[in-house]
Amino acid sequence: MDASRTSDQPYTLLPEDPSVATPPVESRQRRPIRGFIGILASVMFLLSLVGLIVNENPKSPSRMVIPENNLEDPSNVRPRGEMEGVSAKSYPSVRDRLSYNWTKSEFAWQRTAYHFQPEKNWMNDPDGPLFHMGWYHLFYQYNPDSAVWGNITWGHTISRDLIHWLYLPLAMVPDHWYDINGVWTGSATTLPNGTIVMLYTGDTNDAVQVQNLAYPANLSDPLLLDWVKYSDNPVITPPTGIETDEFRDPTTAWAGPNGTWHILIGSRLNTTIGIALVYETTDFKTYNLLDHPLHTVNGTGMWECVDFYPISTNSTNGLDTSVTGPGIKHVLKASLDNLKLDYYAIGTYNAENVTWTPDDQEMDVGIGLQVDYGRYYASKTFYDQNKGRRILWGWINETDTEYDDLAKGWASVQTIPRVVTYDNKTRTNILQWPVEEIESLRLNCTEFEDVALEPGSLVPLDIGMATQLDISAEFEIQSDSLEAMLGETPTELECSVANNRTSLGPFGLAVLADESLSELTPIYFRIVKTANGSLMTLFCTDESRSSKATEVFRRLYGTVVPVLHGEKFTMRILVDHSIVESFAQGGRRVITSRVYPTEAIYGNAKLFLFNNATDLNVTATLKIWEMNSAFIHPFPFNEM
Ligand code: DQQ
Repeated sequence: MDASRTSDQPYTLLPEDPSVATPPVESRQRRPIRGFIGILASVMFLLSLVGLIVNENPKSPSRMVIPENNLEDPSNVRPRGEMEGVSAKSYPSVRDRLSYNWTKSEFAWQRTAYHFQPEKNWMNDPDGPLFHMGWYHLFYQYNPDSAVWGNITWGHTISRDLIHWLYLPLAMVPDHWYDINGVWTGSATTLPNGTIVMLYTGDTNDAVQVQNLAYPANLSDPLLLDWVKYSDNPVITPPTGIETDEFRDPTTAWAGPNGTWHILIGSRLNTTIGIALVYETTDFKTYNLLDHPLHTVNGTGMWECVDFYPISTNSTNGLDTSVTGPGIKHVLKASLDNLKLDYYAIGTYNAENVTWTPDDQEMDVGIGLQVDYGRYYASKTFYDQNKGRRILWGWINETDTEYDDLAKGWASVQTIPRVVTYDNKTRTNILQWPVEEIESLRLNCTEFEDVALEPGSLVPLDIGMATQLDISAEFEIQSDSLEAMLGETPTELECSVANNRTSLGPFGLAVLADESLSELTPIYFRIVKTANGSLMTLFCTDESRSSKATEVFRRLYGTVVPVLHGEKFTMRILVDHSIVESFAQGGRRVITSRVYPTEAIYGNAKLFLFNNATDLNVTATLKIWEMNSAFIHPFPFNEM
């Protein structure tokens, strides 16, 4: 069968009939000589795979069959953590669904190779990221006892390069009345004299959310192993008018004009108004609540994990959190407890009045742009004084069942840290891009140049192992196709599934696909005509066919992405086993996805280019790197 099909042949990207699979394109493909390390890694991987297969029992023939529910609605599932006044920690609950009966090797495949995750058990929000004496420190919400949310402590890990990590002992555990129900989310502030101040939310013995102060016991310890909780904690208790279980997650502090520091704490007013309260302090021990919040947005509900930072409009350099002045905008981000989504807006901060105004009221926090349009929550940035950049971390939750999380013994991953800059082409959004250090994991590169994708074409890409990838893809379209589109009926500005063929889309890549396309996760662009006659581009990820395990949530994610005049359609995709992070147009929009294939794993995971449009010729050029695994292990104390 031809790699490319023409539009007069009936074709659907997601076939019922597996025989549509086609051989890899060999032409126009340049494959540089693979290095010795690459060959060695492949051989070792194959050997370990053989070992796994030999040791593994055959799959149980009696897997439980659950009726197909394609794109499911989690809204009827009661979230874990609700009693404690925090958000859904996982869904569905352990009792809601039957497991697919995953085998050990299938579970093993789901664990990531170059994203940060603890050795075992549950993790959620990133906490207090900072750089100190040559080490990046990441703390995280962690349950040391189980793979579900609860008994929350601060896990701690360090890295020289944000990619390879060493686990350290727990930094803080619930051991005082003011945090006995959990050492919840918080942020670090590095003061001009190098002192580090950590503010975090404690859930008290009465389930009241209070803010506590902690600091390193020994600032000259590069590992910052020991943390001291301030003797007069809590330093802030819920003010009048704020529910005692809706007051949490202090931000990094920024310096005001008169030697004062400010922090934000997220909350909710009158059940529906999301609010960022501002506190002022000079010593981090006593605080005054300002008489006005930094911002509120009606209808957005409880704001968790608020983040607030400056961003340069004329440079890609990151800014310390206290920097203000000309050429600087400020980003306000809130994690919406009701939706489990992170929203942000760009605006102007007035340091004298401590006020912030969004550039566009219609794109305010919670109603405009999301940080990530996929499975992503509780994000937090920090200023990396080592490289002069602002770095964003985000929590990627599971979308399988808690039953399976308990069976595999772990849950949740952090995103690859992303550098945040201002998009001075659109001037309406931030750009997010994986830190450059991730490129050190790139092994062999396969390049494909000018692959012609006629309408309805599907092109397998022969790249070998396809479960750890860094993919950079550019798509060019024929402009006369756009003119034809102008006569068409307008469509909704919403993503639809990848096998819905329209004139100008979808086209893109299908990752984690098996040879017969019985499982696949397509990431794609679709050009649509809007009600006012203009053309817009959607960027989407369709999980609906990502797994035959019917109990895992499979969603359709996506949004409009600006593609400016003269720009190609570009995407970068990081595939790391059950994680797919996709960046469109240099990071204007990002979609993080969690997928749990049953067939498209290990050597059966393949990569395809596709063009499922009916009237569009597309040319694709790609660079695809196989990715090495990161070194993520306990700190070698016994070797010192
Ligand atoms: N997670 C923490 C809270 C925060 C929530 C508790 C967000 O501090 O509001 O684990 O995921």
